[in-house]
Amino acid sequence: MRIVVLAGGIGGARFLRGLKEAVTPGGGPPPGDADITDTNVTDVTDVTDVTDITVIGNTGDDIHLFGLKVCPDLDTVMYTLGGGINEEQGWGRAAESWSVKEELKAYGVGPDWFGLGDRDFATHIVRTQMLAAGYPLSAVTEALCARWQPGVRLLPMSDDRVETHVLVEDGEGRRAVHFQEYWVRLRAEVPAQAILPVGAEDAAPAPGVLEAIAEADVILFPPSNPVVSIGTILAVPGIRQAVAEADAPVVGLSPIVGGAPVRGMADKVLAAVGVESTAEAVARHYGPGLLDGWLVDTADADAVPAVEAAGIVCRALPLMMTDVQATAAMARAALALAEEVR
Ligand code: GDP
Ligand code: FO1
Ligand code: CA
Repeated sequence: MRIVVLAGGIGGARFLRGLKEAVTPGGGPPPGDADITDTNVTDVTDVTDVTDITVIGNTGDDIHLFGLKVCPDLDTVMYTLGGGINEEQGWGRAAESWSVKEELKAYGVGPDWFGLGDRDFATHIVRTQMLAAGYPLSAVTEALCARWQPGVRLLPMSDDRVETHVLVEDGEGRRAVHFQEYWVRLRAEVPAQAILPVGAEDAAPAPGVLEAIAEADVILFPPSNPVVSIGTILAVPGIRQAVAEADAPVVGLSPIVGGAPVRGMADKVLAAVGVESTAEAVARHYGPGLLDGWLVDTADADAVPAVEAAGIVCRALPLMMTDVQATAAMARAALALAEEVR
């Protein structure tokens, strides 16, 4: 079965870990911090043959810092599935050190509000070096994944530069700031008036993206941010239409539980696009033109009739990704709903 997942960072990555467990129970540990020269790395069972999961990753969060290209959502998926993630934080590398950050600070070179650790820096150096040599981001991502063996095919949504900016207004006036500045430095506490995926309208889907969608048996929207993760992917010309026209059923899982995001500030960016922070409103935002099925948490079971009235088949079940097994149960429910609506 060919499964396509449109994913952001933490919500997408954690769901994917459960999806892998659902389709390949006990699929084996990820390589983690194994040395690339260690032959075990190449011996790691490649589960892509049996699962065939293609992930279309959001690159709208990407930012250039210190001359380096940083792709937070791609890296979060790669590190999480490859066993290198900082589990508590949900982003960045496990067992990280911060010497480079401290040295930059000593030089008075910023920004200091974005935490790039030493191990993580290596990823951005390799990526930037390959991009400078002329490789497209999709090829660079494939090269980075050769080390991490995430067990999925990870494709950036586009090889073209797309950067989400947020139109904010505060004491300093009305201005557009990079999404990371809005999210990390300003903690989404400044009123957002619009979300602008800069460059999206001129971007093309990365090689393989439209083909994967067209050939999919199932398309899943994990509980990722509907605006700045899945919304940005859908903003790349051709992707929304490909999903809408795909033969495969499209099933999503709500990132909103009990009227609030489980984690992060998705409510703020939903408000900026005029969408309430409820499981029902997010389903309506995607619409029956995109979604065939929608899973809400049991806390939102009351929303089921309204979602179904909008033409989207809806079920309620526990949607908290507390561990891999709980997440695998969510993934199995999503695949079952896809069969039901097919
Ligand atoms: P980001 O790029 O790191 O922000 O990650 P994503 O866009 O992939 O996912 C962010 C969303 O994941 C947030 O809106 C959270 O509400 C949602 N999320 C995180 N953990 C859970 C969970 O356990 N259950 C559900 N239903 N949603 C979750
Ligand atoms: N998130 C933070 O809240 N603070 C950080 O300092 C930070 C650094 C960072 C570095 C690399 C990376 O891949 C991700 C990082 N994130 C950080 C997470 C990330 O920027 C956001 O959580 C997502 O992009 C939000 O969608
Ligand atoms: Ca993100």
